[in-house]
Amino acid sequence: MAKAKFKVADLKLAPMGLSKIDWAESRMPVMMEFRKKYSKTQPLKGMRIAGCLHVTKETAVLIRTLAAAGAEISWSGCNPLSTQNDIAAALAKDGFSVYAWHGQSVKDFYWSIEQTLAFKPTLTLDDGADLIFTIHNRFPKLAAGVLGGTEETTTGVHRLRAMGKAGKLLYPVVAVNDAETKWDFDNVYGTGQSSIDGIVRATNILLGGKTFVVAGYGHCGRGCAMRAKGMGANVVVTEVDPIQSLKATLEGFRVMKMDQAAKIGDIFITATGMKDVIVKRHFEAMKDGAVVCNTGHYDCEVNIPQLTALAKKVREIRANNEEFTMKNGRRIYLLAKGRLVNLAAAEGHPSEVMDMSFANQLLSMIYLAKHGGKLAKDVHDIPGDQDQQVATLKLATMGIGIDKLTPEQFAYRDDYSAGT
Ligand code: ARJ
Repeated sequence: MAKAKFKVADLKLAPMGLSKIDWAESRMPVMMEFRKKYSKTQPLKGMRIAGCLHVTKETAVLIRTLAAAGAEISWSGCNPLSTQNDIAAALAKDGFSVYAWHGQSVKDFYWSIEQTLAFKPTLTLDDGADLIFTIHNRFPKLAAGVLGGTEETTTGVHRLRAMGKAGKLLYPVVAVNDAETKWDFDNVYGTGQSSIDGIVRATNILLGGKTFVVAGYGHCGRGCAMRAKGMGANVVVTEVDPIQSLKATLEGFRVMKMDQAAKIGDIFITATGMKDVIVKRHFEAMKDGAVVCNTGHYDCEVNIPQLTALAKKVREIRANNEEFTMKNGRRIYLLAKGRLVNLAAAEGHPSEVMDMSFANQLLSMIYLAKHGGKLAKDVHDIPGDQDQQVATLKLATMGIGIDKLTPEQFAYRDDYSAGT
């Protein structure tokens, strides 16, 4: 492989990063199975994959596996605060083109994405659609050479579906987020655990007995509510959707408007995918010492300009934790500058759950390499029985056996002549 170009914070961090990747590989058995299989068959040979996804130890396992399957890789992070510098250094040491470092400016962030386009990708792999938007908005000519792309997260898929509907997509996209073995696991159990992890690392406060307000009861919010409850918190949910609100209520959570929750909450987390969920009037109603954070992909759910305007003093009181002192002396603590707290203040979801998410990324890349040129320029669900394949392999690696329907049961299931 030609010497890869890269830009990382500090190559000397590589040894620590390499051992963390070893740790992740030991807990991602599905990915390691696929790496064994596809390093022989090389289904991605000749492919050039531009990736824009959080640079974590789990992403490094995905990158190594895509390369083992034959692909050439060029990578940037998908959030200015989520790159783990030791992992980026390890990837560079491994010879990969990686342009990512923690604390990037917005300018650096888009510069990094542009570097990954230099080798004219044939596939794109996104988390939050910044890469695909950059191609569509600034380098549309590159799209002609792209067979297809994938999208990791809910908000990215929402936007791409809107683009597809408007006929604006220049190549097909597979919605990896919407795979059951991603959405029902990563978004729920991954976000639930990693968001609590981020809050505890940034505050080390006791969650037991605290009023924990979760804005949004979708898959991510549901995971946060479930895990906060597990830590002994009194969970309050705010929502705009009547059905999600009912689900939260019947799960035993109090549901109310943010205007009410703002007065009683000790900890607030947004997981809505929407902007302006916590705004000026909520900050004005909050108790002294309230902790505010976000676990949605973009940093617009908490209105930070309005919080800043209300403060007479702002200081970083501990890593990923800023104290905003209001004019009347009340203090509000914002974590990870309002960016997704699980990746900016912690390490993101555990390896075991990313094992399935990234198996879907890998299989979708292989599918697009083979079929992308024939697919409509729209957003597509993962193909065929991919979910079953991932789930079955995951269970096998966990040593869990399950029952099988007999031929008679199969026949019974579809038999419409049999009555009660
Ligand atoms: C890489 C991660 C990790 C991790 O799949 C999750 C999702 O939907 C993204 C929203 O931006 C973040 C992504 N994610 C969570 N944990 N990506 N490594 N450890």
